Amino acid sequence: MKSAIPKLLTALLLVPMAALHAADAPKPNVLFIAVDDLNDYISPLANHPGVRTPNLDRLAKRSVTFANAHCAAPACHPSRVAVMTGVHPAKSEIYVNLFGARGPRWREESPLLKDAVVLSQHFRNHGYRAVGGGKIFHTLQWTPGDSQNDPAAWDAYRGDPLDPISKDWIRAKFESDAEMGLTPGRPLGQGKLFGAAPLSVPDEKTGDHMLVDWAIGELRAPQPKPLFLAVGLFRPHIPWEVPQKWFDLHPLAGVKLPVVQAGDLADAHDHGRRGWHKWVVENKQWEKLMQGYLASISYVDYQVGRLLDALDASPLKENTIIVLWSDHGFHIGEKENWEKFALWTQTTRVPLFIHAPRLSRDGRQTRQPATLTDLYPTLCELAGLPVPAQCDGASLVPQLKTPEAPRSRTSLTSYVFGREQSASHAVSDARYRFIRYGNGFEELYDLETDPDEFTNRAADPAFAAVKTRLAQALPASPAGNRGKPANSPK
Ligand SMILES: [Ca+2]
Repeated sequence: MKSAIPKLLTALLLVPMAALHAADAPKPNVLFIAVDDLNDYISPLANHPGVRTPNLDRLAKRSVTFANAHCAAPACHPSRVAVMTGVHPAKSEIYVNLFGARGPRWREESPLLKDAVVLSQHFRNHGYRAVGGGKIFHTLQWTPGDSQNDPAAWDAYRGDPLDPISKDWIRAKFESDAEMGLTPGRPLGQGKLFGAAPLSVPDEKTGDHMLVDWAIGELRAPQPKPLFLAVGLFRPHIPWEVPQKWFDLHPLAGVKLPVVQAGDLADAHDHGRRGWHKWVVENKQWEKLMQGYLASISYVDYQVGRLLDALDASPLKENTIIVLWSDHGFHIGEKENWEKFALWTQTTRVPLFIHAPRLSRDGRQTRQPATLTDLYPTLCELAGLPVPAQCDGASLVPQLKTPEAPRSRTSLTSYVFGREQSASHAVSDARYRFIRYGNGFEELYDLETDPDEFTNRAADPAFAAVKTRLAQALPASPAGNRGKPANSPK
């Protein structure tokens, strides 16, 4: 009895102290991982037979997997600008890749983005140190100096912020297509950017490995401020060139190809890229290219694992938000398409994992629809930051707490196809997908019974109510396309 009173007093004192601690708790760090052109051939999303990505499995166990997440646009440049500004292409009107920039020319490409606050800058404005490396904004391995990064949005950037990856990657040695007995007409030409081959160097000499080495150094460094660390991995973007050991994990004889259905495209919009598939099939390159893509996925999965290891070995481990996203999906021959630039799920579905310390229901997966423009407001809410007025996504925090909590909004992916003036838009709810193209053509798919989107139900009266409901989620006044600004100094 004698000792009970001090214990009671201590307990009473601890309650307000605990509440005070919560208000004063240190801001969570953010590990923001972008992966280029990574589709759903990863074990947490399981859209490839026998696929195994052990490090993305590790991440899935410690985060919420958004299994129905979509890019805002199915191309690198517009998708990344949308993520980093929170402004959807349906508003900014930046729908397609625009090359030849040196700096954030997107501020001139869209008047709406002129003064947009980049995500990393927003965190800086609220006491964070924001550092980045690799491909966050659009750039390519083979276009040195062509970058849409905004150097002013970072405290520091690895290497040249306007040429962040080209110096890091060596090319494989090739025989020409003629020497190989392949017909002329390889997509993207004789440089074999659209090709697969092992590199004769160890991992340590490859671009993403060196980038992760840098990121590990950042995680180990003393942190005077909360850290926003952005790591932009470039593989599995073409060319599919990674060290031999990653190819060895996927022997050519065992490579599986995606399911295709004869006549599938008879009821579908013409994506305009069937020439790529024709060349691949005629030259019996499909398995070889699939092997290169899978090898590149295994390589990048390993790099994600190195990042997780470094985080876990650092003092930041317990208080770091982890986000991993890809800028769009990818076709390896599905619907006779290669790469992206379409609006089917294979193109727009992206890996998206979010871990929030002490908040996310880790290990769970949700089919609630998400768009990558939701990331900006999500990270703001998790870090206790205001959401800038420019953002038009919605926070995913409700789904981090309760993964199947219904979302009232659909996903939205927008694009302008080469031969059309008006924008095309695609929306998904937890089950259905509806696309209205710029030429007026419509597609509707029931992903529960038809996950490969073989049967277009848009004209089927049995689905009329679904179509009407999803059509209401399309942008009210679809904007057109914006091209390169005239006379830009960038
Ligand atoms: Ca079809």
